[in-house]
Amino acid sequence: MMSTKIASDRKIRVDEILGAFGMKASATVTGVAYGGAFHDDASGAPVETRDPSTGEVLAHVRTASTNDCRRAVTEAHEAFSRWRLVPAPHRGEIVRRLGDGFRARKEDLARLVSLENGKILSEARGEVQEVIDICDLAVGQSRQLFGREIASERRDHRLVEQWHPLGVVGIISAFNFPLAVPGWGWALALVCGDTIVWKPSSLTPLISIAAQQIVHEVTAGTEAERIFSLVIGGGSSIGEALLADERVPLIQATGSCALGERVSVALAKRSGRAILELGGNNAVIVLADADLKLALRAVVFGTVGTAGQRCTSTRRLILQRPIAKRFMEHLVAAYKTIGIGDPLDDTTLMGPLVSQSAVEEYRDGLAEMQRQGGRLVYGGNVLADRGGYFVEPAIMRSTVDMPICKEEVFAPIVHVFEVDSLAEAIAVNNSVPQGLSSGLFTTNLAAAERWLSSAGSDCGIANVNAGTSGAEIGGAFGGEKATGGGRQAGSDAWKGYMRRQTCTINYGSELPLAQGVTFPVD
Ligand code: UN1
Repeated sequence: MMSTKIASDRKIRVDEILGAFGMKASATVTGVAYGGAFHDDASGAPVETRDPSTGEVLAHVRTASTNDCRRAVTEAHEAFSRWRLVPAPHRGEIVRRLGDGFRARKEDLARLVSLENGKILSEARGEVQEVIDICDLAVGQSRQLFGREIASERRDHRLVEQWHPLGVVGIISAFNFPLAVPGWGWALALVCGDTIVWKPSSLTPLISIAAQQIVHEVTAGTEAERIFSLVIGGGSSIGEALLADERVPLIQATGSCALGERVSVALAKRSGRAILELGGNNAVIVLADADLKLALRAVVFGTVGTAGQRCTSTRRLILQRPIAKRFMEHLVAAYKTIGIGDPLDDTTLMGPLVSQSAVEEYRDGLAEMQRQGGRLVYGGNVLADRGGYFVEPAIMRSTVDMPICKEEVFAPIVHVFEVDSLAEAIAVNNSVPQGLSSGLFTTNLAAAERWLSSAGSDCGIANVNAGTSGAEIGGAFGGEKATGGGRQAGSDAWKGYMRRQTCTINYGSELPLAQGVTFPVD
């Protein structure tokens, strides 16, 4: 495996990257903004954010107390009473400018994402592009928020369905897509007439502060000035405050299945709504007739891309027996060429994990897999000598009855299984609690269609000759079963951010009742 050393001029780079957003290495920054301004008097316990490539502190962040969070919700709630009255295409115009704001700062933002999250620059650029794309989609959507007319059974009656803004949307987002996934929510929620209170991951606070700065630049002095708030919090108290707040009718949450359970229970108590995108345990199936070159590239991107820290990362590889040995040889050969190192370096394909606890999850996960009978075929080392949170990608020969294969271990580890048939492969694909993404590689039309049929993949995303990660924003994104059932981004996901109203209008002089009921009153 090739490796690149962290460049010695890193400090200069760090200063440059942070400087683009008016921040300085090791300084204190504010992670709380509402009412159109940052609040330096925020009184939550401060958090540190670290450079995952070196383990050094990048900055100290002032966070929100539960009181600050309540204030942010109050502001967002007041802003909602005005924002909902702004015509939707005008709301779209603000989102267009927001998208342009991200477009203008794409490179600065991508470098910050790469620095603080650890994903490689190309993927970080892709992430910023994903935000720009969803803003573009939302602008068009702002002229397409339509209901339908339904034929009424009553004479001189009209039955219509319409969509209204919902209220304050709480967005709880994870470190791994610190901009794109919350961006799916903001862009749509804002054109739908909602206002935002965003609680990002405390592992990537600087990225969210930079995004909030762009929001302020774009909205200052406009009717949108107060629609977007930021509440970074250290522990779970801010998330819980949002979950408990009756003024927040919808929470969009991304994270583990355990987080999803907490969100669901809390919201069920107050009949709040949730859009959940939780754990994945995504499989790629390679049939014997597949184009193996294509499959190999997709599998390596799916397992090693973002250092295995996407919800959509490929965690299970299901090989049809006749090609299994050959495919494994190619896979191991490809892994040997993966450059692990500074994510800001153009030659790197795999950066560090996000934190020390992610390294521990990797190490503990590997140990447990081996204890349950897994055989390590490749990798498995923590690259402790480099500083930072670097590990090798790992390949594990596993058996489907190992209980750990049913869990999402958020690290660059892939289980490999062998199967005889497509039917067996589909059964393995569907045998886990999660149901986010899946991909089948085949050149056989019947196999591809079987895979996409109702007896095929049970996931929210089912691909043919494409890997599990890297979805476009045009489709609805999300998954079934323990993944939470939510849908974000494209298609008709916008409906999740609005309330539906069914209206009956009687333009006659009689009052016929539905279902032929008679109720004569003089
Ligand atoms: C996630 O990992 O939470 O499909 C989202 C993908 C990206 C989004 C991933 N467009 O891999």
